Amino acid sequence: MELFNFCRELPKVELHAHLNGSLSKSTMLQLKRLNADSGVKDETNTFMDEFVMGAGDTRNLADCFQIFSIAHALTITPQALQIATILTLQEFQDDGCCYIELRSTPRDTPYMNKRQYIDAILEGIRNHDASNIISRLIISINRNMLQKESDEIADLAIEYFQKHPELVVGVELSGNPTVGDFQSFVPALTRARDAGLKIALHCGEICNPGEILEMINFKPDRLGHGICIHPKSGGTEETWQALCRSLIPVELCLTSNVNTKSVPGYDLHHFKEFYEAGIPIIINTDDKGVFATSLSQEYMLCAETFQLDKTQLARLAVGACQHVFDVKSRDTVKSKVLEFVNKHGLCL
Ligand code: 6MZ
Repeated sequence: MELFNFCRELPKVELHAHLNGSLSKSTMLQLKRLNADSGVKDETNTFMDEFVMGAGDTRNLADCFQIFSIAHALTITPQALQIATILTLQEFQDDGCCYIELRSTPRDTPYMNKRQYIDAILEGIRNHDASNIISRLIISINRNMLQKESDEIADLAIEYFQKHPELVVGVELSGNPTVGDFQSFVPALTRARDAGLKIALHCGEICNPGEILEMINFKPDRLGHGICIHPKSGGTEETWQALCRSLIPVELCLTSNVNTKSVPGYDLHHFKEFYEAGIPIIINTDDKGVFATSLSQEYMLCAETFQLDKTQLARLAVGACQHVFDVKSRDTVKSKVLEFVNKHGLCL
């Protein structure tokens, strides 16, 4: 089987996908129509074309945080948010994703509060035809939030985790890495963790060795990106050794890092150092709408850039199953990948 088809058909696990960054052009157009039909004020007309940040784009990571407001203007009502969830899950499923942890930041809009925001996504997950994909929700805290708001989100996450432990699995910290101070989120994150939620932290998107060490010492269940950890990509010997000792799984997002110029090119991506050092890694899309990618394309890019064969790709897919937050689904997801592996005569 040709590599492209192999990457598409390989059952894959997506653990780092922001809902509002994952909207495809066709989803955005459907939401626009829906909002127009329901009389919702549309402010996105002139901005739609600016949503995608492709390879030749001059914008960088800092600019990228403006872009999300375009998606936010479309997912402004519970109905639009629910449809955005369903369409996005369908696209991941069509791309061969068999388990996804979608993450999103609850917001108050003129049409819904944070509670209704979470309800709308959970409705979307429930109403999506889940025949080939298991979908879970991670609730995001944004680094630009004041402590009061991050506490509010942690409380909501705990409440929803207690009501729907089969759907809500974790809390994560994301947003512009130049804004906010990790320590101010520690009380909210600790409460969420003590209540049983898993924790993921965006870590090392910019060079900030002090914060990276604090994050690793916090012992989250997963780290996102992990760019400025290895000395070759802006980290220090200390940050790298701390990660190697901790062996915290890292969610890698190659195209996102290249398109935001956080790393200078695919061949210089820290995937190589992490892979060779045996750090547990998971391949992800981050914001497939913004960065015009897909999960199978990310596997394909890894294979082409780092000369991985089908067996090595399959090992990555199997390895990812160990790090899904819904512990009860680990075996189910793993057997799905192994069934494919056996069918294709691969020996792991
Ligand atoms: C940090 C990011 C991100 O939550 O509204 N987000 N945070 N680094 C990144 N790297 C590119 N990509 C996305 O989805 C959009 C939100 O996800 C976070 C940002 O907070 C962004 O506003 P939701 O569904």
